[in-house]
Amino acid sequence: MSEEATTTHPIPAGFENAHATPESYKRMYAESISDPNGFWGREGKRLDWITPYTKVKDTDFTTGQVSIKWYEDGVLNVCVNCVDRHLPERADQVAIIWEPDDPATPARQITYAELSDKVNRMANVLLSQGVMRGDRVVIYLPMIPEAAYAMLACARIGAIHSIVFAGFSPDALANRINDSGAKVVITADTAPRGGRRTALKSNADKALLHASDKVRCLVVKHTGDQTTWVEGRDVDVLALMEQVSPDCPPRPMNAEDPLFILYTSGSTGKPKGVVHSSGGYLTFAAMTHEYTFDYHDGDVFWCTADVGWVTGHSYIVYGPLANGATTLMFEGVPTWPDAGRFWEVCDKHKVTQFYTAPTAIRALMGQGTEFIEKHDLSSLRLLGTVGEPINPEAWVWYDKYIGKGKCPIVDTWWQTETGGHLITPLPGAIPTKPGSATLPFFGIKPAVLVPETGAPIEGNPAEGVLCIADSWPGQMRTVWGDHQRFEETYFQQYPGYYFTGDGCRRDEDGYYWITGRVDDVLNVSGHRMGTAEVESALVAHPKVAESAVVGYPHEVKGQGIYAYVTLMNGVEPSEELRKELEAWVRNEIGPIAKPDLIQWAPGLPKTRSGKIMRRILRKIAENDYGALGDTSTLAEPAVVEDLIENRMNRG
Ligand code: 6R9
Repeated sequence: MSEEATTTHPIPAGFENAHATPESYKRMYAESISDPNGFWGREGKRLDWITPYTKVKDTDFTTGQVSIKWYEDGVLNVCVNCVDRHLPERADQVAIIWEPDDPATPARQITYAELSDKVNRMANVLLSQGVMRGDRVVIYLPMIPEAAYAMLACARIGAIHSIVFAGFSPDALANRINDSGAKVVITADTAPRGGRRTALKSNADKALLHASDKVRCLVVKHTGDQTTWVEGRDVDVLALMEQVSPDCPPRPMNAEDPLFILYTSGSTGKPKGVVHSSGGYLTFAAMTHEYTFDYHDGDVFWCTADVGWVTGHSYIVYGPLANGATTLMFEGVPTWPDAGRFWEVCDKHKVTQFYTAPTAIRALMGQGTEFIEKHDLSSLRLLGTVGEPINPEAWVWYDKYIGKGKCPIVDTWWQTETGGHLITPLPGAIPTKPGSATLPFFGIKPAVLVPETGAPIEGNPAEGVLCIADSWPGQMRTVWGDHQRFEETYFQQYPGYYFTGDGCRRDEDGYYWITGRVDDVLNVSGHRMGTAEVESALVAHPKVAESAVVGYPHEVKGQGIYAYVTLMNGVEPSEELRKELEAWVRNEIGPIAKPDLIQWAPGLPKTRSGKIMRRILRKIAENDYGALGDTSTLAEPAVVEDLIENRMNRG
């Protein structure tokens, strides 16, 4: 490894007046831990409250009675905090810069005044469709401003939104509509991405065949492409927005009322609906956005995530808009029309903070530097990463070619469940080490536990599973419709702690290094997926008898999907069948779940009690079969030899 990759990078020049300095970080962190009520009581005041809270923290991690409440008697409206309260000073400031997929299409600059107009109209459209406080609204939209309008419109009337990533299949959409019991789905005709178009409305039509016929479909005519139209069910949103009033009174909401549900993958079963609150979530999203990115007035903040993921929720929409920021929303992809697209957009809009995923950095690293050199990146002040561990080589490349050695890199570790950053450098306060998420954010008490016993490891260095010892305002409150699953997933295995599902190491300096999931969750290009989800898609195919899915190291994606497939008796493996299974999984879940490698497995290694030995399958997929460990409990050892013999990853 190069020297840069293993040395500590000091705080760059220009961050002397950052929101957090080395001294203030230490002082504030200590206070946040010793007096959470005082600390978060003050921080909650960054929001405007209709009725101020008198209670701050009321949380309990005890198994059997897990309960998380922040600011519980406060009343506010999230939309007012993201829009209305900025109008006196920022009506003409740009709130959202929208950069379309095709660079030939003009960008749009949406001011806070315009945002207010659109959001109020969208809220009135929802009311006109019978959407009431507490109702669920599924949003299945491309990266267009209407996605943000829809989120904020829901917040304005107290409806709970649930965004489904536009890359998900009709089946995945149907499951989420039904699990959340949505009254309305908001979609668009088609979604341009990388010069191609996804037929979103047609996907929604297919999904709605499996949902109650009472569900309305609100369609944003974005491209003008032809779609089918179901009279009485489908509504032309943009046309209706013109007709309704631009004034919709905000609904006063309790701090603990759910703001949104976002489905995410776990190690078992169906994706679960992560429920986030209004007051605590927004406080945490706003504070982390300000501190981690050192956001100041006049900055142009760009998070390249999709609003279908939590990163888009917290750092394209809620965090930035609560702070009265200018946030950039990008419809396209990093490699179209060419691999300079990100840098062209940074140059064009004079982006100051740029936040992306390691997988995108690795993909662009492979394209050479001429795509960067064409563009002026001097506006950039800070770079960020999220979604998966960043390998030091990618970190060093990002630092050198994009940050020109002058921008701090914030490697932010967090999860859908956490609402915002939990472990991250603060640019003016914490020197960085490539590959480390560094130190905890205010109020976060990380604990490294011995995986088998759950005993906390004191002192440094330490290695084990990562847990969090106490609550923070942005923490998820429950699993939609299944509080017991919430407790079982996050609080049962290590009593008294929130279990993250990640493994980690803490070095001599107390810096945290996330080593990846310790459960059966894959992280493919920063997208979370349960091995169980891919397996159940595969076994739903009539020719598949059994399947086991594991991850393996992939140069660009971080992890690739490796599927072992046992076919039904009498079915012969073939290249055709391989393609068919790939297409099948795409269809069942979405393109991001397509297996990278499929190995035909006459049998799977099982214990005598019939449990699949995933540890062995992982080793074979990693091409590391020399170290299979203890195989003495295998029912049929010969199965393993066949799998090694015919392994797919010989790299
Ligand atoms: C925000 C987000 C969460 C999982 C998490 C971990 C991985 C996220 C990371 C990281 C190492 C980072 N992860 N950020 N690993 N370093 N900076 O990605 O949420 O989609 O729920 O994924 O992603 O494994 O547990 P989500």
